[in-house]
Amino acid sequence: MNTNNSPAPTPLVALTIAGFDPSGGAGVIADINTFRAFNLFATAAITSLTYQNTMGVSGAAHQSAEIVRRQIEPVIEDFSIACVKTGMLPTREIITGVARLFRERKLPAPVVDPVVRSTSGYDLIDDAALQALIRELLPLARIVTPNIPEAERITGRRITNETDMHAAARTLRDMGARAALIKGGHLTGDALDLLLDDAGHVHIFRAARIETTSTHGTGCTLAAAIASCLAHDMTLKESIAHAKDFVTRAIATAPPLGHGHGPVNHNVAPDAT
Ligand code: PXL
Repeated sequence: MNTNNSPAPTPLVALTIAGFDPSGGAGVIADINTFRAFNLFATAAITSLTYQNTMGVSGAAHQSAEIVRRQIEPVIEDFSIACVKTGMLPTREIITGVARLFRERKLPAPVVDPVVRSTSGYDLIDDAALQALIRELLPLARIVTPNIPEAERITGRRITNETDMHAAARTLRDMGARAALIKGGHLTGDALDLLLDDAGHVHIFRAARIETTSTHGTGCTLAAAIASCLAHDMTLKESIAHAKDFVTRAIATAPPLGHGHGPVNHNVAPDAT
């Protein structure tokens, strides 16, 4: 507790470029809550205003590339950014604009969560955006973190087991990503995630499956947690291990909220292990 009114130390600053979920479980609100849990100062640029609650997404007002750029530029001109996470980038124009900012400005390579579809089945980005994501953003990413349906849509491969996950991760690296984490939560059995790292080595992260409907925003939370740990100078492998542990405990202790897929609990300590 700070009792003498002296200034707090300069925090690390995180930036999320993602969609807004007014029901608070996913998108920038999940990212901000996660950054705060990891002791980072959160900044955010909103790519789309979605209309949703825990039961589903009914629509979205995508922002223009200019609106997105005009949110980001003043922030990065003022603050030194320690990590960036990208989430829902719904249009080709937004992706092209964001990729240009990464190329032209001194920004850390982003953790790219290639959000393509909501848990409830709503398509959050169109095909032109998907192609732009592959061509322009994957090569700039520190790591890309698709779940199984996202990895299938991006790579065009069917994924039903660990061998398929490995092959899809290789395809993602062939497409230009430095590293890929494929999240196996949509398969059956243990929650198994597969990392193919910069050196082409595979690491498996395993957690017991938790039977719950509180999974809204888990992808956003994991990616923001990975970005936070990278900002704290952890290795990629350590960052994923810590982030996965955080998400697992956030799911296990999720509050009963809403009538559908409820949010996770971002108020868990980030370093219990
Ligand atoms: O969890 C995927 C996701 C990401 N970002 C936003 C969302 C969703 C799912 O609903 O709304 C803004």
